[in-house]
Parts: sequence; structure tokens; C-alpha cells
Amino acid sequence: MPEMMRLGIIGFPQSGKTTLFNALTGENRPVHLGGGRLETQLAVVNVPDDRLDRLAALFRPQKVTPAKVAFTDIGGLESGAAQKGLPGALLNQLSSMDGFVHVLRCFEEARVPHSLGSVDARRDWKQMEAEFMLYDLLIIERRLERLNEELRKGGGRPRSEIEREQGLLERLRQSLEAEQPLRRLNLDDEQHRLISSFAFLSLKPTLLVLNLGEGQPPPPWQAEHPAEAVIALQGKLEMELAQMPPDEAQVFQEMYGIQELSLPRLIRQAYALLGLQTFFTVGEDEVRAWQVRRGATAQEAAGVIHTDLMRGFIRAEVIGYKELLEAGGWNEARAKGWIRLEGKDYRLQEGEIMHVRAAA
Ligand SMILES: Nc1nc2c(ncn2[C@@H]2O[C@H](COP(=O)(O)OP(=O)(O)OP(=O)(O)O)[C@@H](O)[C@H]2O)c(=O)[nH]1
Ligand SMILES: [Mg+2]
Repeated sequence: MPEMMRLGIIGFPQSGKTTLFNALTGENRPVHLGGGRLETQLAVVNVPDDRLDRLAALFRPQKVTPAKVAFTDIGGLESGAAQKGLPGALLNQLSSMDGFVHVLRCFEEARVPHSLGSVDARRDWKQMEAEFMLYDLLIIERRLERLNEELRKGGGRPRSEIEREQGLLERLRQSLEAEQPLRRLNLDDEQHRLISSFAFLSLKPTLLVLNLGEGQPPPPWQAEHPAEAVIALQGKLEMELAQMPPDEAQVFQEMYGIQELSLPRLIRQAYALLGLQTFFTVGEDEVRAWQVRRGATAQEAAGVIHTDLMRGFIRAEVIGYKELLEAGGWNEARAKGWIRLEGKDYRLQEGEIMHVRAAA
């Protein structure tokens, strides 16, 4: 289970990846003209969460620990990249991501030439998808050949096991041949597990970011599948805001009519796309937010905190965020009988606070 969501910021050269990276992380990495270089940079950011702030105010712990998200700015993807073969370093970066933030250039700027000659976000999107799908297809075809050979030779794995993999890969191939990225196939957990080692690029949940120029209206664009989402933002303006002192930024934010900054919006969308939810632990030492798969059991969630808590799991004391706040404290909530004792198969709900009882 990933302790921290890893999102890769991708897009064609000069689409505004580094600009967005700076806007999200508050970093000040150089944005350059005529770039498109194969380079990556990483920053870990705290997930903004009002609930954590309120819980911290209630418990006054020594330490407050937000959930974290790692953003990697991945430069170097170009049109035609998959055909030429993606460089190993680039591929490693791409494969290790939980999801992509795909920056699509919408802004017009004469100083910044577009590698394809004109600004057309939909074309860019389709083209990048095509690159990923081609790459996935090549892997699938190679693997299918190997499986055929394995069947012919015999003697190794059971036939049924090989045929099961074959069947699934054939289904993936058909999807790609119909120009549908793999993430649209709605595979179940078991199927995901079977193919996880291939790290297919078109399988990763993808958040499309329409990078608008200042004051540019967002084009009408809706996500076509639950594994995809679209948000529009003004990357350059937000990067400038992220670099101002907070009170100054506030003034400009209002002046430009930006209701909410990209970071919380984008993280919210990413949680939904990746099927993640938040739970909290509270105490005098630490109040902390955690990420866990939606639908995770109390025992799995305990494992996110510590493997010992998962192994020795006995029960969890659980309460909703609103109830805990209304009670005004853990003991107060207990006195009201609002703290529930749940077993290992209990499915944790968004925003719940959990205290694990485990055997040492
Ligand atoms: N006018 C305008 N310029 C922008 C906007 N976003 C980015 N730019 C400019 O576009 C250029 C490229 O931005 P980067 O953020 O470096 O783009 P990138 O995708 O990281 O580029 P490479 O790493 O070279 O592929 C820079 O000169 C930015 O200032 C925008 O919203 N409006
Ligand atoms: Mg860059």
C-alpha cells in the first residue's frame, strides 16, 4: 500500500508542466524557453485539510502531521516518443507513478512556440494517449508471443494459468486497437493484480489540466470516464501567487477571481480518481491524516499506520469527524457512547477517526 500518492506531471514540451509544479509545490524551479528536456524534479507537499486543522485545535498535540502527496515534474515526453522507444530513465519515472497529471496547453503565447506548430489541447491529449497506448500495445504483443511459446513448449506453469493471462491480455489488446486507453476497461482488483508488473501507461488514472492563459475562458470539456477528470486553471498566474507572501497572494487571488487554488482542487480530484480516502488518528502526541484505499477495512487501515498494528489488530475504536468535533473531545465522545468498537472487516468511511487496539 503506497504511503503517499505519487503523481507525475506530464505533457508535451512547453505545456506548462514546471509552471504547474511550481504552483502546486511553492518551489521556484526555472521555467525555460525551448526546453522539452528529459529531466525530472520531485517535491512532496502537505495535503491541505481543514478537518486536520480543526482536530489539531481540539487536541493541541505536540505534532500535527498532514497526509502527503509527491509531485514529480516529468519532462522529455515528445510526440513520436513511443515509436522511438522511451528512454529507460523516463520510463522508470512514468511507471512508478500512481497517476498522471497531464498538462494541456491552452494558453496562446507568441514567445513560447508549440512543438506541433499550433495550440490545440485536444489534439495534444489524443497524441499523448496514442503514445502511451502504442507503448502498452508493444508490451502486450511481446508478452503474448512469450505466452504462446510457453504453451507450445509446455512443462512450466499450469496451462489454465497461462490461458487466463492470455485471455486478459487479449482483452487489453482489443481495447488498445479500438483506441481506448486501458484505464477505461474497468478491470477488477484481481485483474489489476495480474497485470500490475507491466505498469501499463494508459492504465494509470489521469487528471487532465487545461492550462489557461490569464483571463482565458476554459473550453467546454468533460471527463469521458470515471478514471479521468478535467480541471482548468491558470498555471502561470497560480505560480506567481504561490510565490507571494500569503496575505499578498490573497489580495491578488480575489482580484483575479480565483475562488480556490489548484492544489486543494487537484488533490481532491486525484483522491477520487485513485480511489483514496482520508482517515485520522488523534492523541496528545500527534494528530495525523492518513491516506487509504476507499473501501479499506479497519485492519488494512491499521497497516497503513504500522504493520505491527495490522498483525496484532484486535479492534478499532472509530468515530466520525463531525461527531468527534461535536462531542468536543475523545473522552466526551466516549461518555456519550459515540465511539464505536469495530472489528477487522469494518469498512472505514471518509474522514473517520480511528484508534487501533492491537496485541503487542
Ligand atoms: N502566457 C503564458 N505562458 C505560460 C503559461 N504557462 C506556462 N507559460 C510559459 O510557457 C513556457 C514553458 O513553461 P514551462 O512550465 O517551463 O513548461 P514545461 O512543460 O515545463 O516545458 P518543458 O519542461 O520545457 O517541456 C514558460 O516560458 C512559461 O512562462 C500560461 O499560462 N500563460
Ligand atoms: Mg519543464
